[in-house]
Amino acid sequence: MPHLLDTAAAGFDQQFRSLLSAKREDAEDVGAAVDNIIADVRDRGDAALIELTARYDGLDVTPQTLRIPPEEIAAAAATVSADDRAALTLAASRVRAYHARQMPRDESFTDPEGATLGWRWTPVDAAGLYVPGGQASYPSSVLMNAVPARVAGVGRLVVCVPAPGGQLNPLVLAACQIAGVDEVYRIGGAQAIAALAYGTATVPAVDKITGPGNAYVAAAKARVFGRVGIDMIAGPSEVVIIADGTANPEWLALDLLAQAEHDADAQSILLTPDAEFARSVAAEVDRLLPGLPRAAIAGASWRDHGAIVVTRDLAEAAELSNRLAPEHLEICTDDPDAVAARIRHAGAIFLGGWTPEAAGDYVSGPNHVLPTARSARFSSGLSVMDFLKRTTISRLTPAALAAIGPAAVRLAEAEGLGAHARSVAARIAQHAGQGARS
Ligand code: HSO
Ligand code: ZN
Repeated sequence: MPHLLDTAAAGFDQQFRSLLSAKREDAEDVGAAVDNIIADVRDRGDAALIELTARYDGLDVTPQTLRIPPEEIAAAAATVSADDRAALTLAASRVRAYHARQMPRDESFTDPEGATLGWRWTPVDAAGLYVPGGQASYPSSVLMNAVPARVAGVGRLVVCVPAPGGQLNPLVLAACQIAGVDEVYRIGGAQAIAALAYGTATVPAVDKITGPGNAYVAAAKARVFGRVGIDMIAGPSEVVIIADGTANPEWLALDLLAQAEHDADAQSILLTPDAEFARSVAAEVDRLLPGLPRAAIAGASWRDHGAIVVTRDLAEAAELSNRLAPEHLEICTDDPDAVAARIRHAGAIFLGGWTPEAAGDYVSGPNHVLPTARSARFSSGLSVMDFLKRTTISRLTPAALAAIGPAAVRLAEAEGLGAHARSVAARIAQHAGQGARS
């Protein structure tokens, strides 16, 4: 993949299509293994969890130590520096304030026929949040999942996190504490998802599972969907940046690399009408990359999936961005609102040079769990809505049923459903009889 593309060059469309379709997901075939793990946990509960945790995490647990006791969480959280804790607390309070504004309102209205109609929102009783171990164990993601659940009013909030060799990230436990998580279990992988979905003697089942994970976790979430709700199956992270010559090439190079350092399968793309600017950003990426702590990962991502595209104008850049439907879109132009007005598909938009995506990853307030792999065409990032359900409510008066019921009788008869027809007709007849008597 050449880093510099030009929409005016021959063969561009072919090159762009390969950017769109590059299969960045792990092709690992984990289906059969995951089926076995889920069946095992469903059938044998804690005993299976204990065996699988020994096998995959090298950790000996008992039914008594599967759950991390509150004292252990408090002790680990106490080892976190005051500055780290303050940063987590600021992030949590900003994410909480943003998500509080998302809370939808209940509705009720009476229509001209006399039907009182509406809906109301209620939270799920229990939600389970999966937190990966290892390199992708982000305390910020704990907040991004747990805080909206708490804001939505979820009754019981559970975290599962693998503890390979007994190791747990104190910042993850501090984030659990700050977000108000009720229970934390040292279980990972597909077995954690199975436990959350089916429940065991020690891990009571939940209603909704959210959170990122490896290929096993993703496959397990897909398989338990239906028994419980899930958020989404997240793929590798992506950023598209639309910029003109007014932007700072060093800053944008860092923004491209910030996405690339997540994962060798991550994708960073710059779209700009300014060829000179495109060359400066490419040079800045090459200059800055070697100095990064995760240069190997970022380098692989940039080499295999990164691109800088010179477009005819900003309108064409916006159009290409819509085709990519990126998870994150930064717009660093003289008039970012004008470009944003052209955007139809993006998980999150960051406007102007002072709004790096990395600020949004932690502290701006909107959620950083966002639709990847072009799913922003039809879906949205995590929100309080993921932890709420809507119940519809109706109440008819005798007059309302008399007015609209005959159509129901008619449709029921057309569908051959006699009891349906009579259930409505009996009431209409009674009402008509009372009307006649009075
Ligand atoms: N950019 C990631 C979220 C994240 N970044 C967590 C840093 N920590 C996906 O939106
Ligand atoms: Zn990030």
